[in-house]
Amino acid sequence: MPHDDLPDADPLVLARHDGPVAVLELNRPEKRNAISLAMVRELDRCIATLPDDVKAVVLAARGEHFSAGLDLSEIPEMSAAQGVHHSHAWYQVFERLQFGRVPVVAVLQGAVVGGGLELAACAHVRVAESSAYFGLPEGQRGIFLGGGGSVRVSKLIGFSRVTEMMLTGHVYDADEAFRIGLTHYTVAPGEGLAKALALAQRIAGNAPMSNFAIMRALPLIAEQPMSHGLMTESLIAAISQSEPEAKERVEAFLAKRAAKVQRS
Ligand code: 1HE
Repeated sequence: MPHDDLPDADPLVLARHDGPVAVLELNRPEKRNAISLAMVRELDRCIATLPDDVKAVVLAARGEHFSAGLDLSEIPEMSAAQGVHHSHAWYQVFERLQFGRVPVVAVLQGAVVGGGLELAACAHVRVAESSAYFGLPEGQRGIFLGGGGSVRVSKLIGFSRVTEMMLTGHVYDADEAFRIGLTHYTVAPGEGLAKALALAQRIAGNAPMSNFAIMRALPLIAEQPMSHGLMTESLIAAISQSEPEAKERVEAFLAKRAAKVQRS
């Protein structure tokens, strides 16, 4: 019987709640956090049931690897139609992650490959430990991206790099991934979670309307022609700055009660 069907199996996603930051951890290290449909559904449930006071999420994974991607043991049993539905189940949860209520900071270590990279690409901030490596081995397995990576990973690093990764099996290490814009921070082994929690706390302290605009309007604007993008920007800017919280925050700065911008 597959691991996921065991009635007393460990949860495939561990969820905990630390003030305004929730931590969701993939919890299948013995299978290198290979993403089964059951894990996708569990992740969906965790995101859909985040308490209202959660303002940011850290997405991490137990063990030495973030994720080995799609659970390949599910492939042989799938018909073409089931494959399409399978992809759409992933799309639903990944959509919820990227365009949900709260920003997501991912902690990446070891293998971040295939569907694991597709999942990481949904996060708003990516922190990589120096052990992280990034690949798209679909070509070698005779399959294709099916968790939105053709779109999301291509938007991050360009479709030319995605093409080359998939054709040749090119694996980027953590430093290279940082250089090409796949990640935002590289930290020493074991330091990813602390860094992600610190970033998530900062994010949780932003005005909610600003976070909403960053998560929802920026990707929309990126896909609009310039004239539409500028109009969308002006509207969301006007709405954000009209919020009472925005006025209070600006007044606090002018009254020298708010923190100045500081070097990291
Ligand atoms: C798995 C999977 C998996 C490991 N599905 N079971 N992804 C891949 O092609 C990556 C495949 N995995 C690997 O290359 C390696 O496992 C790793 C480099 C990630 C890690 O190596 P290692 O030596 O630490 O672990 P291992 O011994 O290879 O794996 C441990 C166990 O996890 C083993 O099972 P066991 O029963 O023999 O202990 C592996 O079979 C199992 N395992 N990875 C199922 N992916 C929406 S479309 C997305 C398309 C894709 O994601 S394609 C990329 C698939």
